[in-house]
Amino acid sequence: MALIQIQVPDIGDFDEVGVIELLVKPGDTVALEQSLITVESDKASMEIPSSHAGVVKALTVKVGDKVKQGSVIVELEAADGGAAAAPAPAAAPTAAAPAPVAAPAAAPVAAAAAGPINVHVPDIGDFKDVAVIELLVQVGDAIKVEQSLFTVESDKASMEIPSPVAGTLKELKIKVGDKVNIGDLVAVIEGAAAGAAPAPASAAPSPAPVAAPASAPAPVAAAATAIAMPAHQPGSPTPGLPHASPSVRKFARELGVPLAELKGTGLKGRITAEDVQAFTRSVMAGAVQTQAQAARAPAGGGSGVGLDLLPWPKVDFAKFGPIERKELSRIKKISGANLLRNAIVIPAVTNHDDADITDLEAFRVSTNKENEKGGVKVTMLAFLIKACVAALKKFPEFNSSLDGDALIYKQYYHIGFAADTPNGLVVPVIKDADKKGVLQISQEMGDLAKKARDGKLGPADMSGATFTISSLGGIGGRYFTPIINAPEVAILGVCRSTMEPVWDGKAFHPRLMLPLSLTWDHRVIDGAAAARFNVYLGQILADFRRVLL
Ligand code: CAO
Repeated sequence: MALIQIQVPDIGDFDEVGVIELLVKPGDTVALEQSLITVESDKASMEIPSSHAGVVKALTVKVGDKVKQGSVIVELEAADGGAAAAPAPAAAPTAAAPAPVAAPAAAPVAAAAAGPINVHVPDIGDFKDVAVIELLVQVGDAIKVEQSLFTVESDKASMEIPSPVAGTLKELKIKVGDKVNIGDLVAVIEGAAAGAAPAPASAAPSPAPVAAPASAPAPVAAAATAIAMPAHQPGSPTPGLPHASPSVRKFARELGVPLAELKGTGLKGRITAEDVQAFTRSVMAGAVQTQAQAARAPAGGGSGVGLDLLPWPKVDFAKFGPIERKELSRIKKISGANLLRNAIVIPAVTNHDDADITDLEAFRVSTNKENEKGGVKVTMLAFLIKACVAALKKFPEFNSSLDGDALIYKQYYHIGFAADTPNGLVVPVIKDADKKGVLQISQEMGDLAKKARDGKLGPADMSGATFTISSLGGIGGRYFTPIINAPEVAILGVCRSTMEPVWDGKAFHPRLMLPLSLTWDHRVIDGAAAARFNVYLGQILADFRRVLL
């Protein structure tokens, strides 16, 4: 291993740029081309990639420092001995050199008063299929020469594509989410002449280059970035692009966070990854509403939810191999929409625990032996339903529902159980489980499960549940994170029991342990209550006599 110094590569016309973010720390193992720091000028931001794989020994810059081509930013113990790329002599940039950040626009083209000008994607370096992440103008806008029309982004850089002409925007040929390449037609501008160069004669001029390519081809991250950064107005949407690095933008997009509504806590109000996380937490906890949510919320408060997510990726799967298209079943369509809402809206947490069901299983097996001739087969799920009823009685908030700022405590115990059917998941309900014995519950469950498989459940069979159990015990697995069946506030997931050595303080004993996964709504239930619920449930399953106490 050789200790090498990673330097700022050729960053085009910029003399000095500010370090706004450190993306690695000493001790980190970095891959070739992994971004090390983010730098920013008044026009562009860009991540500087590593020219070697290895372990970061030291960062020689800090946030706020100014750097320029040749500045050492990281000392790295190179995994390849420093030989992979061009050796890094004191002054030479490392091989992984981003292209010039924002090479000056070529001579702008004036839109002739005579006709429309087609605007094409200029040379954007080595990038292919970069995503359009933001439209900065709309049809009808008066456009100035070099005014940014839209923003594209790769995984390493964002850049605004400026207009080579002035005039009125007649057509935008792209939308957010589209992928563009050099030469793609993106807009049609018509009208006032402006700019230095004479208007081309033809109505369809060749693409007007606005960002000149790097003079030498850049092996990686040809990040021609021209990202204009208007000062962020905390607390209100920022016109244009908010102040954030490409990686933070990507992170925000993945979470559906509207960056324009964030207040940055970084240098000069820059939005950091931590700001995005904090915003997400506030929205989930109901403390903050995004503007999209506010706009969609019905009058009077309501429960409108809008995370402003990106469009679903459209992939032509047939390009990669043979496919068959099948419509989702009606059940899947309905349950999918409900599951999605519940997964997004509820701040859900899952606690995992184990219950010792050795004695209970022995009792169940012996009961079933006695009932062999025609009697009802007693299932573990029926015992679980009874145990849950006891726990719901002891911890009533688990048997409640949220109604605005109030909790509705239900004084009945209707327990839903997830049933797997050929057409999808359904949740029949055992009504008044507190008033029924294990035999009756087993019988009803069998009947309802059969009705479910036959597709004969009616709405009455599936409504009114106050708590749900999802058992995968007959199939296998250890733990999972079931999704709460709103407006319930908790759900118990159960997996397959296994014989395990359990230490009693003196010796190990073989015990049959049942894995429990309790998911609960943190708006209603606290972690301590959830842990107590699971512990109590485990105690009952270990010894049902506790219910009598
Ligand atoms: N550990 C070990 N074995 C278990 C068990 C557990 N936790 N739970 C059930 N078993 C055993 C049963 O004893 C039975 O064995 P025998 O036939 O030898 O007696 C076998 O597994 C099959 O049980 P089962 O699954 O048919 O019956 P059940 O009462 O446990 O469950 C029902 C009924 C309808 C809940 C189940 O058939 C089903 O559909 N489960 C899937 C639910 C589901 O898809 N959940 C995921 C939802 S996603 O959130």
